[in-house]
This record gives sequence, structure tokens and C-alpha cells, in this order.
Amino acid sequence: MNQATLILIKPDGLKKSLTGNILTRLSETKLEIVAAKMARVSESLAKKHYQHLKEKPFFNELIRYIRGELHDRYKVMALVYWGENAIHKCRELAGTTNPEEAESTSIRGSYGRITTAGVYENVVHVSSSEDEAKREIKLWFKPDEVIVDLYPVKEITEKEYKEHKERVWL
Ligand code: DAT
Ligand code: MG
Repeated sequence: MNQATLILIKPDGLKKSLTGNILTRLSETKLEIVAAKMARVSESLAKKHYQHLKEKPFFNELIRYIRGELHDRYKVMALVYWGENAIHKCRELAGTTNPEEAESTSIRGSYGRITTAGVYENVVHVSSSEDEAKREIKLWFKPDEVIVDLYPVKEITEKEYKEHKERVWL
């Protein structure tokens, strides 16, 4: 079954110049990249992305981390991978959440660390279920930025420029 999954190369991955290595590792999956961009991470985007963790004691540091405040890199690389069993394949390559416990050959096991302040710097984000992937891809990308039709969209007419129609997620 074809699935889509959101991958983020987090600010520590960018600062350590790991983009090429990570994309090479992900290419082992033979999945297709159907969206890719560099993105600034606003506070609102960060908090929406990690909404399931808002009660955790590490939430504020996690938001600072994904926004780039710990690495002086105020951006992430966001990609959508698409194909057979994409979520499982990418999660397996990424390794488990705690980078010190992740398989040493996985991306997080190879390049991640836990800081003395307790932040899991685990280099990449990978959606962990189809529902999560759908929510996250709709949060990070507009329909026209993804080159396959993943989810239903609607057309809206711009207020300023009536001839122009924009596609947004339904
Ligand atoms: P994952 O990123 O593997 O999907 P998650 O969704 O549970 O894991 O958590 C999101 C991020 O939050 C994770 O990549 C790193 C951070 N995190 C999770 N548990 C943590 C913990 N116990 N201490 C510090 N950071 C944690
Ligand atoms: Mg998660």
C-alpha cells in the first residue's frame, strides 16, 4: 500500500552538514520524494507540530530545538516520501526516538545525541502513523507543493485578485 510520510531534517542535522548523508540513507528505501523545501519554523508551526507533547516537561526546549534556537540554524528541510510502506521503512532507517538507544546503524543512532540539558537531538523527524503523516503533511505543505494528489483539496478565490484561484487542503 502506498503511503506518504513527512521527514524533517532538524537544525542539528543541518548544522552538522548531514543533509547529503541523510538523503543518501533514505534513498535506500527506493521511495519517491514528492515534496521538498527549506522552511522557517514559526512558534505556531512548531507548537502545532508537537501538539501531542505539550504537557511534557521537555516541551519548551523541544520547541526551541525544532525552531533552531539551539543551533543557530533557523530552518529545517522538509520532505515528503511516498511509496510502498513508506512510514515503516523511514521509521526503521531513522531509528528509535532516544538517539542513545537507537540502533547504531540507524540515522539517529549514527548522528544523534542527548545534550546535558536533556534534549534529544535526534537529527530527523519521521511521521509515525498514517494519521500523523496526513496531519503533518497538511501542516507543512500546501497542496501545490506536493506533486501527487495525497488528500482532498478545495479551490478558493483570492480576495484581492478574483481571477486567481488557490488550492487548499479540505
Ligand atoms: P519521534 O520523534 O520518534 O516520533 P515523539 O513523537 O514521541 O518521537 O517525540 C517527538 C520528539 O520529542 C522526539 O523526536 C524528541 C523529543 N522527545 C521525546 N521524548 C523525549 C524525552 N523523554 N526527553 C526529551 N525529549 C524527548
Ligand atoms: Mg513522533
